[in-house]
Amino acid sequence: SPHALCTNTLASFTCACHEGFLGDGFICEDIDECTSYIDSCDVNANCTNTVGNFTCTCHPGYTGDGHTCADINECLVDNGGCDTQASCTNTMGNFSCSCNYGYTGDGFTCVDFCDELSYVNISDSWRNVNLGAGTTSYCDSGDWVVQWYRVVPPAGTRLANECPPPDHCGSAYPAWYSGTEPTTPGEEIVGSVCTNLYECCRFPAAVTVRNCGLYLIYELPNPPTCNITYCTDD
Ligand SMILES: [Ca+2]
Ligand SMILES: [Ca+2]
Repeated sequence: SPHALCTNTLASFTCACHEGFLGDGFICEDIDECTSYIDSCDVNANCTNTVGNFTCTCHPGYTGDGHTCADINECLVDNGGCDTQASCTNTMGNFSCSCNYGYTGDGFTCVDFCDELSYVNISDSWRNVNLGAGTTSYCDSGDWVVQWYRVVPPAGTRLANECPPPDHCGSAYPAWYSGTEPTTPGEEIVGSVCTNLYECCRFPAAVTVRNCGLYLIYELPNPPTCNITYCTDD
């Protein structure tokens, strides 16, 4: 056999198969180390039989020479390809991405719970109830556009949810949110806005409030008269 080593002996010769072959020296057949379970590949490697030998290749997600394979920590590079608003978790042979609280998606793309809506920011510092009595000359009634609004600094982070004193928040008659705020991301609640005009809840009007994950948005109606302004809080 070409896969044998022959040695001359006195008046004769003997043949022995090369390592990796099995036979009597005249006929030598390759040993399939992979199916014979005598390979030395890592448990996380593929074995490929070759004539006279075999090769080991680490599974995807592992690195090494095939005889020793180590998990790749995908999270160490570029957050594993996860969204910037997601956390990456390394696992043996793989990894996973999950969106942070307040965001939804497959982990590779994460958006907040108001991504499909458009809203307008309310940022006027004079609306903040904690700034005390200031000018009372503002009025939201009139050309107010009914749409989604988000309260952002320096106005605060939300509509005032307690009855504000009169002559606060830029007007004589501050309007505030009277109702339960939605606490679950994506949840919508219909509450009401009230105006403090001699009593805390004059002109109650329905308002839809949506929890966007890390903030709220309000679909604010047009106040009925001047001088009413929407009052904000931290
Ligand atoms: Ca072989
Ligand atoms: Ca991994």
